[in-house]
Amino acid sequence: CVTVALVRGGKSMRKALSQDELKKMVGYKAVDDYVQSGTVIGLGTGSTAAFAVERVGEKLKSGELKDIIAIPTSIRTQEQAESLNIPLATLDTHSDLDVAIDGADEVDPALNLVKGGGGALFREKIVEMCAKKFIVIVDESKLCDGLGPGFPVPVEIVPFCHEHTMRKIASLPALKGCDPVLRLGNVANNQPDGDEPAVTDNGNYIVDLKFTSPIKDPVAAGEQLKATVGVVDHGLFTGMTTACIVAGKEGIIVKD
Ligand code: ABF
Repeated sequence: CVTVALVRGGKSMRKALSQDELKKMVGYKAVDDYVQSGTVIGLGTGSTAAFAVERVGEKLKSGELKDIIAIPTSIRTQEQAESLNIPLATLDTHSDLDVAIDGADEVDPALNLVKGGGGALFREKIVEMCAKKFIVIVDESKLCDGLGPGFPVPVEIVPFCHEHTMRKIASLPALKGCDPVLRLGNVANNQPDGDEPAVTDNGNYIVDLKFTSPIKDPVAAGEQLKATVGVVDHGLFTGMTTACIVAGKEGIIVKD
């Protein structure tokens, strides 16, 4: 829990907020601040992004928002949006998005991200690259000084000869020292609950790259991963973030 000082009528009242309440705060704020009627919005994946989706559905139902078109970044976000009667489309018909809102697993001081803990990194990246604004929503536990040690970097690879691809990844200069581990079980929650490889919405595998020290050059690391045959995409989102809304002990802060 973290404590948020709430000031009412000059008296300060201290209230401990759970991580879920922090996620809800930032999810709702992102929609309230960046989504207007007529917006084409990319909907992220994960427990924090789910609150943003919830807020869009709530405001459509109340009539505060009208004429929204949403592009989901995973089958589970699509299902949540459908349950909330949020009108959906794909990039094939709507590839010019006003804003995308999504969570992250790590955020460094330059607002570079590690994403993909939920196994949705490819659809997240292809959607978020099409947005004029990319708003990241996190609780303060996601902030780090350097990407890597705090959260393994997910990489989506094709199943064909995946062990060969994993060896190629481990040999990349900018990824020196990484330990590639094939994700097993349920791709969504990254909790190995089986002995079969986890499979993404796109029918691919996820390899988690474990690091013991920060990645020196995340941009170069991303370029080398992307150039590796067998790699579909990776969870290093560099130079993409427009603003990051963080909930923590100081309340909500916006980094941009
Ligand atoms: C998603 O948000 C993933 O890329 C990332 O793993 C996840 C963070 O999940 P949560 O908000 O549940 O911590 O976009």
